[in-house]
Amino acid sequence: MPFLLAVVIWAVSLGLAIPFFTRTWWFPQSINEHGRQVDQQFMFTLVVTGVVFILAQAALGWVVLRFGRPRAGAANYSHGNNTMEVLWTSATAVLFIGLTIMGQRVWARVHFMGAPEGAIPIELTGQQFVWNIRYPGPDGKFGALDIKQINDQAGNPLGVDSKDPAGKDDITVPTMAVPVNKPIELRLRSKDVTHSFFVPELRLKQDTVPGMVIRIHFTAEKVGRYEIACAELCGLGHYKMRSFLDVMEQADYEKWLKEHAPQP
Ligand SMILES: [Cu+2]
Repeated sequence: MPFLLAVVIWAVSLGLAIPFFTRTWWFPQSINEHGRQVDQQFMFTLVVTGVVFILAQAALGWVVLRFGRPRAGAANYSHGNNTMEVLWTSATAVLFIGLTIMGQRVWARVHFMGAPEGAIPIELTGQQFVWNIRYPGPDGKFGALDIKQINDQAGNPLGVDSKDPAGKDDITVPTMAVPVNKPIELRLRSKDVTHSFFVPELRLKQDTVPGMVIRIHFTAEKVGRYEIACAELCGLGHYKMRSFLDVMEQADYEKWLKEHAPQP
């Protein structure tokens, strides 16, 4: 019986590891530099923890095999071992803190380092249960906002101030279009509760918090349509709060901007 149990332990451990090696069930392909860095970081963590996992399970099977038989002799009683405890605790600490410091650098590049010069500013405001996406228009300036002028029915969900000339050419739409290979600076806001901007292909997930403007940036490198999901349970309609990120060729993007410009 111990032999069978050991074989089952080894088989289950290997069986669990195989989908990771073969990548039969994996993330969607990333479409930006940050995404590749996140994937690298993820793979590194996975390999390190995977090796530890396999070794630990192999040892578990061996112990079952070695001491599982009734006549194999009783295992020695041990009342702790300070040297071993210090060793494995510090090894675990070094591993976890090291991985965290490495991962933090990838995260900080998106959150603490500003967008590159000339990035296209796009404002994205979460609201129960839609995303409002605003472009500054040809003048490059977002119009001032006035909460008293918020009117969803009249097509002014953000309350763009009608008295501010900079807001006259602002474009407010429900889906986001960006040109391929151009840096984008997102300014994330919320109109009511906490939402979370999430595009799996960009490996970007960031809460939108009422009263805050949170800036992140990305450069999408592949034309296509990607889902923008809300990744924070924000109310009854949370499940249907989604939009799309359309990555386009530059010419298509310019055409899109013209088509969505407000009528004078
Ligand atoms: Cu939401």
